[in-house]
Amino acid sequence: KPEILTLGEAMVLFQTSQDGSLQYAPLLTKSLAGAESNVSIGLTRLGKKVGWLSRLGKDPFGDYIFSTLSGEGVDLSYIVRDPEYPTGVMFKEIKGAMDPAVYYYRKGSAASVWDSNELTLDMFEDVKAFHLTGITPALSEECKKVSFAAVKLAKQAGSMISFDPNMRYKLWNREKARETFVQLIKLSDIILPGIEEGELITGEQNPDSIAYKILKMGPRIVVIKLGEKGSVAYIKADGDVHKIEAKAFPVQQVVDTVGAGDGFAAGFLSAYLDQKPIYECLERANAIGAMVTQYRGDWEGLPTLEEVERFIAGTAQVSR
Ligand code: KDG
Repeated sequence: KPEILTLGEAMVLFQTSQDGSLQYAPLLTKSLAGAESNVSIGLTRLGKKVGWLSRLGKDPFGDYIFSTLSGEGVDLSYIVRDPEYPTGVMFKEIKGAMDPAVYYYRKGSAASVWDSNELTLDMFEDVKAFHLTGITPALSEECKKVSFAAVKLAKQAGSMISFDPNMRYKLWNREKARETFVQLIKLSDIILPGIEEGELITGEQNPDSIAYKILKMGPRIVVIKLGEKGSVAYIKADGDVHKIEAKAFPVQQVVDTVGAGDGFAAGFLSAYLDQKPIYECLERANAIGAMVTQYRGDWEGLPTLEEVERFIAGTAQVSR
């Protein structure tokens, strides 16, 4: 049985094979995208047993996502294949130095018509950590219900809840997002916002104020991602709050920032579940975030445990 569960939609991803706009791109390459499936792959590569809860169309793209994730070793026992609604689609446009632009074709997808009754308590039995992101509740009213139902079941089963707000402006507006984020934060143990998401949630601008406000909502740990400035964790312990910082790893050239946050989450959670000191959890998270930006895809650059440890130690791999 998996020790970690994630829940969310994965889509087939088409991206330009060379820099430039989608309008003029003659060729697109096929891959897959999805914050929670990325985290599942990341955790699996780090040696964890991970299950992914989702719905896919009964179509070739659904087959493709299913076989890729199963090839990565992610437990897909609870995946529902929908004969009526299709697998979602996403396009990514990489234009040089700018953050990539994404275009979603996911309204009415198999995952967006999820019925919360499909989730049951036995799925969460023996699960140590349940990870979800703010993308799922943004997909549809049904998906919002599914997010809350999953958190409730996970809590009932005694698992820890990890929440990454993952704000997607193309899916909903700030007000709606903030309201839902706060509700989910109140039910979660570990929160993993970027600095901008922290601002959106609390109205504060500096990491300390953001973290204190979020901790007041209930969680035990807040980890704020600061991009090239690294990350900082705030932990409630013995009626006090401990602050721990870790520097970012330098990267030669950022190729694609999408997926870095998912790698960060996989790194932090895996180390946390291994009961590593918080500094080491941040270090592993920062390292994986940096490694992922070196790849064009969202998840292809996710490292194994051995690779990330070598990256942290700064020792080169013997490759020929
Ligand atoms: O975190 C990376 C994701 O943004 C990407 O893989 C696609 O899940 C996705 C989304 O909804 O943006």
